[in-house]
Amino acid sequence: MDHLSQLKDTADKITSMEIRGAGRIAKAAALALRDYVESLEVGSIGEFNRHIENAAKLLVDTRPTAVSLPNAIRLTTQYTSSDVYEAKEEIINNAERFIRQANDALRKIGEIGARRISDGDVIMTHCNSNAALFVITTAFEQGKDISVIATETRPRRQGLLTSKHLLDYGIPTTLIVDSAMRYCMKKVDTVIVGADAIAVNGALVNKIGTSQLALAAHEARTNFLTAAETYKFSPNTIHGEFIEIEQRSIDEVLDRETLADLPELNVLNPAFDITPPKYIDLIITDVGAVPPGMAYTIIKDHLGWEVSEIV
Ligand code: RUB
Repeated sequence: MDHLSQLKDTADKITSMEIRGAGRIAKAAALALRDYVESLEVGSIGEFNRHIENAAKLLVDTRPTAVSLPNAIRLTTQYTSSDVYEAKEEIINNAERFIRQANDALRKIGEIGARRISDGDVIMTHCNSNAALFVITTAFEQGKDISVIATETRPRRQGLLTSKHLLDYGIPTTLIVDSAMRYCMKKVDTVIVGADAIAVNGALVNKIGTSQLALAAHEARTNFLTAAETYKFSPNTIHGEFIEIEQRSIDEVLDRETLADLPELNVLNPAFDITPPKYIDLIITDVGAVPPGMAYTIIKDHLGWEVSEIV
């Protein structure tokens, strides 16, 4: 397969969710750009720029909600040289640095988040978040006797991936259907989920159902944490932009025969929802455990975007 086909293949895998999860898609995009650039043969910097723009667009259009994707692509494709060879080197270094830092961020989030978990805790998690799982598995590796309730996460059932991952570690895990989250909340000490995006006001965008989970935790006075690398914070939200909620195919919700039996039925399949900052106790990032009110500072200090840059 040539490198453009490989780039398209990565884009298709992200769209179809063969590669999924905000962190994984960001790293896959950085890697795809690195490999693409390595093999790119062009005659001029103008041609090079056009190829990079097209490649970036192909990847960024795959899934609209996870801000990790445009952040990773922007960080990877920042080059200053007008010499093609040097520009290539810059992109390759950027991609490798992004992947290295993203992996390091997970380790730090694990360490920081594990301090919020006590021996004997029951933890509830939703969907399948690598960052949230790093917190849970780090706490377990520290010798804390913990157990996890994993929500199934309809329609794609990422809760099964989470359950398998936890069981492989030897962590006692119980799977529940999503609608059982409030019923089971009374047993839970801490809820921890991942993030597809954090807006400037500290609102969390994550898998559909997360906001219900946060409400149930709030009502039960249960800690609600989200684990988010700094590249999951959304710079565009300081420009007043909304984060788009991805609407996926209704085929994920009902099979073709059932849909054919109910031709007049409207089915919606929003993939993410928004949890207001007031329901979030802490955001566990790679630069510390911060309250949602610090989102602007993270965007400014770690992504380099400021309100003053807005024209
Ligand atoms: C995955 C999801 C995860 C976040 C964070 O949604 O909502 O909680 O992406 O994951 P989908 P991570 O399955 O639709 O991609 O911490 O691994 O980046």
